[in-house]
Amino acid sequence: MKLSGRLRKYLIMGSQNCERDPVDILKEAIDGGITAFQYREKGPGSLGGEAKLELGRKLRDLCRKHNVLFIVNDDSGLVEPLEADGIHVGQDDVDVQELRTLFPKKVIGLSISNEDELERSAVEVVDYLGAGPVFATSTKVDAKEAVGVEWITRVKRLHPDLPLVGIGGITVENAVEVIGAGADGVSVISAVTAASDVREAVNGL
Ligand code: 3NM
Repeated sequence: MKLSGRLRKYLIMGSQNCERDPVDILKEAIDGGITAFQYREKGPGSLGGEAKLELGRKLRDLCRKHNVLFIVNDDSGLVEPLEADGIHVGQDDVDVQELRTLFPKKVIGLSISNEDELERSAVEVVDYLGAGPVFATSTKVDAKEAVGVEWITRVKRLHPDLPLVGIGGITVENAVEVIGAGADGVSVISAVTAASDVREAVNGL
C-alpha cells in the first residue's frame, strides 16, 4: 500500500495518555482498523529509560504482527532499538536533513503549523507532513493555536504529492472535515485513548 493509504487512521499514544494498559488499547485500536501508530512517550507522567524501551517493544511487536506502520516520536535514539519503520519530528527537534542522512530508508514525518515553518523546512527530504493543531486540543500542553482545516487545504495545494495528515483536536465527529479538506489521514490521541469503545472510535474516524 502507498504511504498515503497507510496514514489514513494514525493513532498516537504513550502511557501518559492511557488510563488503562496501553497494550490493551493498542490491541483494540488495531482491531478497529488503525493503519499507523506513533509511540509518543512524552510529557507529564511519561516513562523513561528501560521502561520506555520495554513498552515500546511490546507496542512495536503488536504493530509488526498486524502490519501497522510503527513510528517513534522525536527521539532518534529509539529508531534502531525499537526497529521502527520511521520517526516523526516537530520544528524544534532534530533537523530533518540530518535525520535523512542518519536514516536513508526510514519514513520521516514533520509537523508544520504555519507558512513560515513550511518555507523554512526541507520538505523534499520528508515522506509525509503533519499539519496542526487543526482544532483546539488539551492533550499537548504546548500546542500552538488551532489553524483550522483551511491549513490542510493550503498545505495540500502547495505539496500535492506529499502525504498529509491532520493532527490536534480531531474526533469521530470532525474527522470527515479534515479528510474533506484534503488530508490523506487523521492522527489522533484522545479520540481513541479516551474512548469508551476504542474499536468503534477508530471505525468512526
Ligand atoms: N501534536 P488529540 S497536537 C501530539 O499540533 C500533538 O503538532 C500536535 O492530541 C501538533 O488528538 C497534538 O488528543 C495532540 O487532540 C493531539
